[in-house]
Amino acid sequence: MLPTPGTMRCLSLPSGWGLPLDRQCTFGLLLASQLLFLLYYTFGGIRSMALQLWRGPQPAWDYSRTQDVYTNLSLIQLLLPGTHHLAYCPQKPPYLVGPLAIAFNRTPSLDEIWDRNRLVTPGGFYTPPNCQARHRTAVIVPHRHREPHLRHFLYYIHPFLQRQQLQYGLYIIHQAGNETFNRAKLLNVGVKEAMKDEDWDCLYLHDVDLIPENDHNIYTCDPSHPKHVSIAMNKFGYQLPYRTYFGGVSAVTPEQYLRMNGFPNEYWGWGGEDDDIATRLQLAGMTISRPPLSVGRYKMIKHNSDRGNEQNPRRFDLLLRTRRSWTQDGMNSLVYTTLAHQRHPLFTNVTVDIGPAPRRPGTLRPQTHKGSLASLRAAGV
Ligand code: BGN
Repeated sequence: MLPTPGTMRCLSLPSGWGLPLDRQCTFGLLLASQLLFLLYYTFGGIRSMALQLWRGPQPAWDYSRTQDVYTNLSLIQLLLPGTHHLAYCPQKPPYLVGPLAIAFNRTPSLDEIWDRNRLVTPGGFYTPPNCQARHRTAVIVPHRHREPHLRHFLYYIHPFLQRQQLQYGLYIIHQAGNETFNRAKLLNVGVKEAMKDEDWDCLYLHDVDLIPENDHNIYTCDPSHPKHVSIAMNKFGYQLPYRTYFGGVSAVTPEQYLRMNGFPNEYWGWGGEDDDIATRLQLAGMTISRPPLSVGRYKMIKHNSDRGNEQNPRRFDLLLRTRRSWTQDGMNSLVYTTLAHQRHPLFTNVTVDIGPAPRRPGTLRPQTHKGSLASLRAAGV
């Protein structure tokens, strides 16, 4: 039976409000929509609201109780490859342990690392022996003059990835010569070279001095959004330093990478290239996804600032131009010469000549740090 206008109720507003029924309705609807609007923004849009509801409460990890990074690896090594057709690996890898014990007081030798990772094949490749991997991840690491860091990285990353039952490959992209370091361009080179080897479905763009602290930080991509992974680093007190931070470790599918035209090639020296990447992914119509803060944790290997990777004084000007430059500067303008592409027992070593840094940075208007930040803010970067 249809309610008669006299019995219909919109919201049970207190009668003392003295509003006629149709006004009560409008007022109630207005209030409800305001409330929804507020909720929507508080929880960061429909997608993250839905994620919060679906994910349920996140596990609270106890980082005072850590496990050895090689825990459970012997279980995998016992299960040697069979000749029969392998079933897919389980959705949730059974070997995960959570928080990992990480220390840098002793640098392991390459022989020792190789000895502990016998299922890794030349080039730093791995395929689970006992099931068919659901994901194919290439880990790409720009590198120069950081051999001890590289050894720490190899020691931790190989068992970490094996317990996640990924098919993976590890690419170390070495910048030849003494020109200023160019992290973003080396990552572009790494992506191009890695895709020649295998149809990777996920690209991890990884600093060599960052070690993941929790193996539930699964090295797979988010098919809908570029993922910023190193969101809680000890260097920043395990907090995100700022909302659009995209440095350290990030993960993109090859499609997402091409959609943002890869990374910029013109950032020589420290800083800014990650902010440029965050801007270009936005300009390409994407947003950043992130793992929970308690999982995306990383320990940084302490080091002094690198010779040949001094702060880039042009980064402020470059950032102001991203909006105009991103479609011209990136994968579609990448030029380099491969000097070596070698299969080391624990990684693929790509040594490249990426050309010279611009000689006359003085042609740009000199700016103070403070002034430049203000102008970036004014430009909405
Ligand atoms: C920012 C740097 C990033 C760096 C983070 C964390 C710049 C551009 C000028 C605004 N950005 O300040 O590149 O990853 O700090 O160290 O310098």
